[in-house]
Amino acid sequence: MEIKNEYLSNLMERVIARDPEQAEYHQAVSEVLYSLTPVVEARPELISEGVMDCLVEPERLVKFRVPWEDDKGNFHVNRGYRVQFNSAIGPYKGGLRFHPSVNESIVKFLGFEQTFKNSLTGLPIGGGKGGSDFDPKGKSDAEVMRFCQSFMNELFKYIGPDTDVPAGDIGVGAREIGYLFGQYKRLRNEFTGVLTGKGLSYGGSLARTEATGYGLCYFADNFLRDAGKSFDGATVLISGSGNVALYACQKAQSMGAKVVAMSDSAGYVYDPDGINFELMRQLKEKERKRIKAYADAQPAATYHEGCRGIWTIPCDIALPCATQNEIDLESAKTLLKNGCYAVCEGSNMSSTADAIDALQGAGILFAPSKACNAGGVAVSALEMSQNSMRFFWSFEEVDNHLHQIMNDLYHNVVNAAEQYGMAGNLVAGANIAGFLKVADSMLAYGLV
Ligand code: NDP
Ligand code: 2IT
Repeated sequence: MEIKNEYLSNLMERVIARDPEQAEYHQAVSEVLYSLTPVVEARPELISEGVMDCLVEPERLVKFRVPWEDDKGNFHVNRGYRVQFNSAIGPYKGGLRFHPSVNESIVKFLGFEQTFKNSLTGLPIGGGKGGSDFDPKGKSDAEVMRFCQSFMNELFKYIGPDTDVPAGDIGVGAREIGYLFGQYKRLRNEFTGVLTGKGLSYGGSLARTEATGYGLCYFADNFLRDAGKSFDGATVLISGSGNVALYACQKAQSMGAKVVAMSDSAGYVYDPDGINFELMRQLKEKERKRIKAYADAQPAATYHEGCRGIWTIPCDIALPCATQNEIDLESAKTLLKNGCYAVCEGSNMSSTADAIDALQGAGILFAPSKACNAGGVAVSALEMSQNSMRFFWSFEEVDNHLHQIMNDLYHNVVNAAEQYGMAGNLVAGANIAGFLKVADSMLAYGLV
């Protein structure tokens, strides 16, 4: 999509010239600048007072060495990152990703997106993200522990419960958060809510594990119902089989959907009877097996090599919940050809720009990740509240808050799109609604 406003178009060129190799970051910024064009044209002070230039440059990016020893006594050195993107409306907040693909472009795109997403939750949290190119797959618990401790030996200098509060993302779940929190506590001699996604015995929130997947379905439910559709009786594809995918599956099924396929990075399983959620959770969350094990255990299910093949299965609703750019133009066209009428993104930036163009162009329901998957970080913020109060809420209380937050978020996004003359375009609505609170706060502070 071409950015028509001259200033924003030049700004985009400067972003690219500054870090030419950061393709994912350019993709995220370009979409936002395109969406914000009508806002900036209505409010020229956003340009003249420097808000737009500051928005696309992180406040701080820390990059560090993470040395660790494997079980055989060999040394390895990975790279760690924390991008503290924007603290205009609260302490930096966002996950840590451990995956071999992590680099500066990935953490910057995620931190940039997080700034808008966190604003959309309505809660006081700024945007941050981090991680490492470490691959937890195939490592022993002891190796993961030593890596996490070494990672925290450097990260602890930059974070704190009122400064920057990391959480999980791809490759970082309850086990990793435990090791990271334990090391922070040792180093600082403090027991604080410095991380979210903690275990329930040491300050975690009920319903945080489920929050992203449940929130995605609460959002999608609003969107579908407004279009006269529903999960009830719908055939659904969910890519991935990690934290977000699993609980999206559970909630979609509880709303009457038939989830017929899930995947991992190697392939996908198709189960015409509908995914057996408890079996899938046991295999993936508890036993850390590959998804192929599901087809081995479930007679009706079949396993297929190659994760992108999942989008060739006919469906009504697609919920990508694995990683960025997992729906490309070809997959989008296949989904459309097979009659899919809704795509709601659980993973961050699930779709390429040309895939979004194709899906929106065909007039089907499309909802972007920064709106759909905000439930995870919203409950993280509720975990911070509970930690500050030194109190905790029941599962139902947290889940009710989450549901209300996602309902409000949906309506804010829809209204923002309408207000700026792009009714039904939730990409624009999410970017605009997320931006306004951040921008007004930046203006209030004045530039330094
Ligand atoms: P997990 O690590 O729990 O699961 C990730 C899943 O995605 C796995 O099934 C994994 O397969 C698959 N996957 C990862 N990378 C790739 C790849 N390059 N190609 C194909 N499949 C891949 O992560 P989460 O469920 O936490 O995160 C999934 C997505 O949701 C990410 O985009 C994340 O940023 C986003 N998200 C997460 C939130 C959270 O609270 N956890 C909140 C909001 C968004 P394999 O095991 O083979 O690698
Ligand atoms: O992308 C995301 O929103 C997350 N990985 C969750 C961040 C958080 O702080 O809970």
